[in-house]
Amino acid sequence: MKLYLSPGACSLAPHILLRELGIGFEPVLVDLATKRTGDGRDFRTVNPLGYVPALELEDGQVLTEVLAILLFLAERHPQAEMVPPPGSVERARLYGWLSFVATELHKLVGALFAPNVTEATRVAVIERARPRLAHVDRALEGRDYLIGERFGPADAYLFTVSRWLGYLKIDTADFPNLRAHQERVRARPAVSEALRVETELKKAAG
Ligand SMILES: N[C@@H](CCC(=O)N[C@@H](CS)C(=O)NCC(=O)O)C(=O)O
Repeated sequence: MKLYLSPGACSLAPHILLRELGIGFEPVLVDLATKRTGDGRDFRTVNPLGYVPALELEDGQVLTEVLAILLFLAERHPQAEMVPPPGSVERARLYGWLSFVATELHKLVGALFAPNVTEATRVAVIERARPRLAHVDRALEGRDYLIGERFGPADAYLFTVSRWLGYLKIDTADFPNLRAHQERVRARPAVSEALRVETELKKAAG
């Protein structure tokens, strides 16, 4: 299995999950600017849209979209109990959080990484993001993780996207539960390892 990733990008979420689940895989660095892989290929031959993450399975099939890859990995490893039973309210809540992080946070906040973002757009995006971040903060009140008391795919995704807030200089002082979630997830050995490997890959690429 190969995970095509870019350090710190949304591909960190499946990267974390692969390590949490103990699945062997090969990380493949993608330069998002040139669309070249670390081993010299045109990444668009893997994902024609040129974005990470992409998960290449042993038989050569390629999966894309963070949400789909996270669910695929978690469902394939039921022993980790990261996915509540089908048809349960908890399962619907998992889908809800994955969808919320994807559509209300990832795509909203992630847009601020574009090089041509004006100050007016930045202010408007942050204004829209704050009530959404407050919603997550309230949901995390008195709990360690988003679903039940167990770390799961939605936590990997939320961690990945909320990490961007610091880089984007978005003040999170009003969201103490979100900050605590960030620290809790960062302290997990699989997460530290994923971050270490991504830093190494970035350094090695120069
Ligand atoms: N809908 C996609 C979005 C993935 C995405 O936004 N990837 C970003 C990094 S976080 C990317 O590779 N951007 C480069 C590009 O779009 O050219 C998903 O959920 O996987």
